[in-house]
Amino acid sequence: MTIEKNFKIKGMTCAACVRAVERAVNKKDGILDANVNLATEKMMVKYNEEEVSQDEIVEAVSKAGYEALLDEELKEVVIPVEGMT
Ligand code: 9UX
Repeated sequence: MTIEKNFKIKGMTCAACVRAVERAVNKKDGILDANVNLATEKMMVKYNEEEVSQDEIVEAVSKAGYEALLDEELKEVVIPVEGMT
């Protein structure tokens, strides 16, 4: 199944860093798309979870010289506020 996951990337300081991270992740089998935003330090990855794991994605980023953290905790914090009157 194709899933989409967000990661927090640490250690990037310029646009070439962004391309290095994107290239490192995109070249892996099972990755459909990896998109890094320098300003927010976030990476959105679309991948086939049968072919590649999130741990392998984190490892690819670390091999490129940066640090990737799963953004799940952050996601859970962003709860839409409804029903406020
Ligand atoms: Mo830019 Mo990044 O000059 O490792 S490529 S800082």
